[in-house]
Amino acid sequence: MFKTEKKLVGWHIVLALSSLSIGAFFGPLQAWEHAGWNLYPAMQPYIASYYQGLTLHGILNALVFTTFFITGFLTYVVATSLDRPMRYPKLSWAGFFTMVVGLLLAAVPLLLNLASVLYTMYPPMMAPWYFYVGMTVFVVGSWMSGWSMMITFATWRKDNPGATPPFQAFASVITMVLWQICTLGIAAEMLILVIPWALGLVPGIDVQLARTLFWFTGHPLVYFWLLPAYVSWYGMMPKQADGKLFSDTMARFAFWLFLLLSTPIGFHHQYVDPGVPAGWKYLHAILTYAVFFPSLLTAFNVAASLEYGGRQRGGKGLLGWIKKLPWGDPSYTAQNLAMIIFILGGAGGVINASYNVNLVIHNTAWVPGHFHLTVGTAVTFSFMGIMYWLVPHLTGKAIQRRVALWQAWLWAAGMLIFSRGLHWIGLLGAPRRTMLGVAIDNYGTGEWQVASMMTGVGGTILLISGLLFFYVIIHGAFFSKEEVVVEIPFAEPLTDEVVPAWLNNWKPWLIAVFALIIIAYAPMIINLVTDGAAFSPGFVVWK
Ligand code: HAS
Repeated sequence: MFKTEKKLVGWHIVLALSSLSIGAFFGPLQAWEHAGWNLYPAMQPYIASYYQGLTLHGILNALVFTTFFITGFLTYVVATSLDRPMRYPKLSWAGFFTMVVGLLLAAVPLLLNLASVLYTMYPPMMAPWYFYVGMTVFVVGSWMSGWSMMITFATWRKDNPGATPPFQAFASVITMVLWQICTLGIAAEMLILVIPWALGLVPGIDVQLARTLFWFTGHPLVYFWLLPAYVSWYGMMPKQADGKLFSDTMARFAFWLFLLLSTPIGFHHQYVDPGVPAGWKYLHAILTYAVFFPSLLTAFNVAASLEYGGRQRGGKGLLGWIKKLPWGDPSYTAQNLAMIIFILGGAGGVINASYNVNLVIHNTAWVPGHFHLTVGTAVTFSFMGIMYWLVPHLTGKAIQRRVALWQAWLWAAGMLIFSRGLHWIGLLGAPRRTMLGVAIDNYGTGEWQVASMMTGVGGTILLISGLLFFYVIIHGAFFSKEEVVVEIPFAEPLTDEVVPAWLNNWKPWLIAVFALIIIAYAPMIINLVTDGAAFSPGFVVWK
């Protein structure tokens, strides 16, 4: 059973890891540049500059790797947790191939240094039209994969009237619905503003409107990355630790809150933008604080589930259960370290979200410090941990667990040093997305040098860890001789709790989601459209 779904997830992983291998390659180059060792000139003419490398790094890692992994992983989770094949597997395949076509179209200008617009693609920087078309087609492909999951889920519900769907399928589908809703912003940006402008059909673009539509998608994007990790933290890790999910009800409630609260908060990325009145920024700041709660619920619920597992394994006393967790299992260890580091990333999020404190860190190296703890660790590191059971599950071949354990601890150590350096140098005033080597040589005090050196050292450790990760996966998939049978670690709820009907009823939640989005965005978007200032021509600033 699930032969097609296995193939689907396998191909998604191949594309995800191919993207990650190229995207991640540029990470150490950037870290070394910050430490004063710039290797980019040696890469000419293949890679023109730091900015081309940074664009490839951001797009391939943050957008392409994550989206391929998420659509593949969640497709598999939906099918297996519902214990039925996808209703329309051809739709999932069509989604996959559409994503590949979009990626190829966008890759050409990226590799030719024609689209070094960084992953936020802010106008008035202008790339060729086919770059934007490629990125749009890529997103449409991910929608199709999402539709396939939603249809399968809806068919299950129809066949099982009144029954509560398994948490794993429910949470996966919420993630794809969130993605569907939030990408309406970037779809509007691309189709109405950017593509006509890049094609020369209109003379100029409204930069502020484009940024607003981008962040409509850009913030919930981070929860599209995070929630599949949460599917595993809630729905699989407790099983890996011999535990059970402490509260299924609370886990579902957290996912509904993410769906409700993650979109109407995009202005917290635009606190310093002109043209957005303070009142709107303040409203988004309050809602940003609200979106902490589902993560705090998660911290409590997941910790309680793991504590139960640790005690089942013989852990005693206040903290003795922690020692008994399965620290010898690289899949578990990577994800538990990712969670622990996410506590720091989340604390940084509180600082970023504060309207006034944000002014200290906005557009400084602090921000990449924050997002390497979140998307670079809570998310990517969790995905690595998931692959440590998923790849043997798919191939039937064992991975080298000891090497994988080394990889996990090195990732944690490297990321802590690397992002400590970035946070620190950001507080000293170093800008983000900027070559720092020259600035540090000329203006840097001792503190600048220590902080930037930490970034370089951390980046080097991450490089070693990344190489070990690829070694473990490639060796496990193609060269391992040891056969294994790895089951999907689906965790069960701790008690026979009955999930309340209001957590199973989609309609009121979806109405609330759209109502809150309209309240938080519509007046401002109408204002930006009616006061339209679509006059900016395109600029190519990176050559
Ligand atoms: Fe963020 C900027 C605010 C979370 C990613 N963020 C970014 C950017 C990225 C990013 C990529 O308000 C840069 C965008 C750009 O290019 O300009 N962020 C937040 C807030 C949260 C947050 C409030 N961010 C994330 C996540 C990301 C991510 C998650 C990726 C996946 N972020 C901001 C703001 C900015 C920003 C501003 C703009 C800054 C600027 O000025 O440019 C919150 O969601 C965080 C809540 C999280 C927690 C932590 C809960 C902890 C858990 C772990 C529990 C541990 C356990 C372990 C159970 C409160 C769940 C137990 C241990 C055992 C041993 C058992």
